[in-house]
Amino acid sequence: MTITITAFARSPDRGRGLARDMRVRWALEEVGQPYDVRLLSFKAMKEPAHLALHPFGQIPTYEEADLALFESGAIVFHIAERHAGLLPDDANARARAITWMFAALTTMEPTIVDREMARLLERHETWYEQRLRLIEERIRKRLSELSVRLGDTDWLDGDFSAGDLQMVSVLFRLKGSGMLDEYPNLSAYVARGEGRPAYKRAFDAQLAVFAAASTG
Ligand code: GTB
Repeated sequence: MTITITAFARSPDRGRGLARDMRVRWALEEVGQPYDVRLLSFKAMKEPAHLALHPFGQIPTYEEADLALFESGAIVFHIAERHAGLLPDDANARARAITWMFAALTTMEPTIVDREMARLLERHETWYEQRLRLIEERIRKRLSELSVRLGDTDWLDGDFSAGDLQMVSVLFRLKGSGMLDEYPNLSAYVARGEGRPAYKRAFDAQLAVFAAASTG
């Protein structure tokens, strides 16, 4: 059954792997599932055909036979449940890996997104510096807690799982901020994720889209 996902025809991140199709591509590469990609312009994302798949007119989506999904978290979870390689067989270990997926998306990511939004949209406000400082304090609190939990282990709970895939993807957004470098075990953790062959294949595939759009 062919899997089709959607991605930006021209990603505003210029192929840095920050758009959320990257997480879906990475999950599919980890479990060895081939996939097609339908590339969308911003205009096409808001048209009825895409809105029927994604109520918020965003990417990524996932289609396979009569199943259509949106939300990268749900898509990665679905892939991990359907195919071996991203969730442990043991029921308790599986539940813990799923917990880490949620922790990445609901405890770690929102403040990191707040920081990006502030830098993008609030830079000229009088209170910008103060707000940025508060957001960064909240991020550091979470990073230090996560750093303590990770300790000197490779992954969050035993073998690499979908929990690590989501956590690395979320932490990756802080690259270039300097904050990740304050926690050497977290920087090493992200580098370990990026070093996985499946990650590299996914990254190269999304970068190729950007490169083709730039030359085409
Ligand atoms: N919660 C949803 C999910 O996880 O799937 C969020 C999906 C989402 O935010 N999609 C974004 C989108 O479609 C692309 S990934 N935006 C277009 C729109 O809303 O009209 C977010 C993203 C976009 C750009 C960068 N960047 O340029 O660095 C990084 C991340």
